[in-house]
Amino acid sequence: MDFKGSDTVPGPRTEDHLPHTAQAAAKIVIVGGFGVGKTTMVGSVSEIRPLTTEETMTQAGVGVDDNYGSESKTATTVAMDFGRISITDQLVLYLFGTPGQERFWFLWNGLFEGALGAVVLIDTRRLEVSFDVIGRLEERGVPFVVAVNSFPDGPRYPVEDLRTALDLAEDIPIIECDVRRRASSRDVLMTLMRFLHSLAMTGALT
Ligand SMILES: Nc1nc2c(ncn2[C@@H]2O[C@H](COP(=O)(O)OP(=O)(O)OP(=O)(O)O)[C@@H](O)[C@H]2O)c(=O)[nH]1
Ligand SMILES: [Mg+2]
Repeated sequence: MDFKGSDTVPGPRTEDHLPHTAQAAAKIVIVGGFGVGKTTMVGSVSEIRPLTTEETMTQAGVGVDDNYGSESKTATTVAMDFGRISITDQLVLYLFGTPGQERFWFLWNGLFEGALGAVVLIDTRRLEVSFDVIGRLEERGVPFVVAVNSFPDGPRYPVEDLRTALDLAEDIPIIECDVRRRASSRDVLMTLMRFLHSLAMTGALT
């Protein structure tokens, strides 16, 4: 995916080796429907060169794949995205982005295995593509936060309206973000970590 020419080109990445201060690692999954910005998020926030498994979307997918936004979108994730970020000196997060196309959803079970938490990305133009994702996380008991990836032409809704529309519990954080910006993506992950911490403190994290 090419963002050259925008002001959001990620800065230089740190070395691929782990910081020597790292003491703990956690697996986090980035989920959401087709084209909500999962690969973009992993790419913007990762301090190592992200691994992506994107394939070009071709005419062969017409009628099979969701083609929303395909005017600008030319590739889709077929297996996963992988990246890493040191969220503090001691804690490293391994990020796994899932495929959004429905025909690859069978891969999710493996990707969810051992995950400490998840970020559900949503696009307000197509809230419905995230319903299944949220249901699956709830079924598996994976705690999550919801990040609204603000596309310029996406409608803006008050947080409480989104909570109702997505049928989310009171305590689940909902935040706005622009996944193309590293700082914004990092804020989302910090929100998730604070949420997981609060769950651990109340004994709700199993
Ligand atoms: N305007 C705008 N465009 C975005 C933003 N995030 C992503 N895009 C564009 O939206 C498209 C979707 O991004 P991806 O990161 O491929 O989405 P994805 O969720 O990984 O998609 P799949 O793997 O196919 O499910 C790309 O064409 C991006 O250029 C955003 O915050 N604002
Ligand atoms: Mg993707």
